[in-house]
Amino acid sequence: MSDLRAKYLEQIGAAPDAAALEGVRLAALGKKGEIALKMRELGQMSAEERQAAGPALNGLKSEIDAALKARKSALEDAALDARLKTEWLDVTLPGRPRPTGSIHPISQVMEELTAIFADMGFAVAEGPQVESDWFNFDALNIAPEHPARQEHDTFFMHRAEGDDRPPHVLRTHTSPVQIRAMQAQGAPIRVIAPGRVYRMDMDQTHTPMFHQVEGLAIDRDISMAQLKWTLEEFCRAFFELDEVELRFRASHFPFTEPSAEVDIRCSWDNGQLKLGEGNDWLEILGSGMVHPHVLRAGGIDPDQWQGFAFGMGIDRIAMLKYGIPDLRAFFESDLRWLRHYGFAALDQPSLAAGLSR
Ligand code: 2NL
Repeated sequence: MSDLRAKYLEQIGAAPDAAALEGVRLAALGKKGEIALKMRELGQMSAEERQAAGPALNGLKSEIDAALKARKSALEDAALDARLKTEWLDVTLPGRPRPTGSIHPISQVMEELTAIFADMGFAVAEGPQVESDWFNFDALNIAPEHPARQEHDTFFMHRAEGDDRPPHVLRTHTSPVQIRAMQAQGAPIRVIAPGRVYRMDMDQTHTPMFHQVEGLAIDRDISMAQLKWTLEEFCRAFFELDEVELRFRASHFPFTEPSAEVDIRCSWDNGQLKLGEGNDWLEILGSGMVHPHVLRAGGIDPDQWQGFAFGMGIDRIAMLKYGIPDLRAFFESDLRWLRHYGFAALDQPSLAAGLSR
């Protein structure tokens, strides 16, 4: 019996893995294992022999059982240790930054200015980007011989030979949206029309598609004083300034009379633009009192109603607000724009270095 004990305890101690251990268990304690055979032999023994051998066999069985369990858990511990050695994780490593998406700066600015004008009672109007030349030009008092109506300034829709529908264009401003709003709603009316506009222009300060917001306020006695206050209030809110000063310069647009270009007071301190203070002026928009012809085209009686209108480039005021020096930033991947876009290019060290400049 002590040979059995020594044999199995040795085998258990030497079993390299769970499968080998199971082999030892079956050989020792299985139904046809050696201990079971010995148990069966008890029947042929004398009563005294049985009294000595029985408990000894049971004891051996328990001992082997306990040794199997101990070895099993030792093997499991060792396996876990081995895994932990290979599958370690350095929880002190800095996290890997993930590129995050963000709202396009033009969309952000559109949302901001819409909110500001909404606070002043302006509704938002939208309309088609392909317009008849009547809505885009005639309704706005732009004469047929006006240079803007020439083929090289405006994108005209293709017309097949014999197609005699009226000419259509990619809208060159969002004014036609306001003509449609006047026709639909009549006076009094307060709307802004933000959106994409198209002109055949492409150089360092122009792109063929850009964004514009126009505003229109018509009532019995709207004046240029209210125009000026509205624009000042907008600039204060949009550029986040306590004080702004605007300057009106006489100008000409076919759709307004009188017309004014509007400048904002600013300073250029060693290349750094500051709005709201200084001795310089920066043009930011065009405006005026709606021309009687335009009111009439909108179905509004100019003897009963009058109003102001203005238009400004969204791309331009977005660049002013976010400090982008020129339009090429849009195309040559200026990193400040990329950061607004949330582009992954910032992961490239050579590009990211540019950010600190
Ligand atoms: C500019 C000038 C302007 C308007 C747009 C307008 C619209 C209607 C009637 C009258 Cl429906 N006027 N719009 C008026 C004055 C100027 O835009 O330089 N924009 C960037």
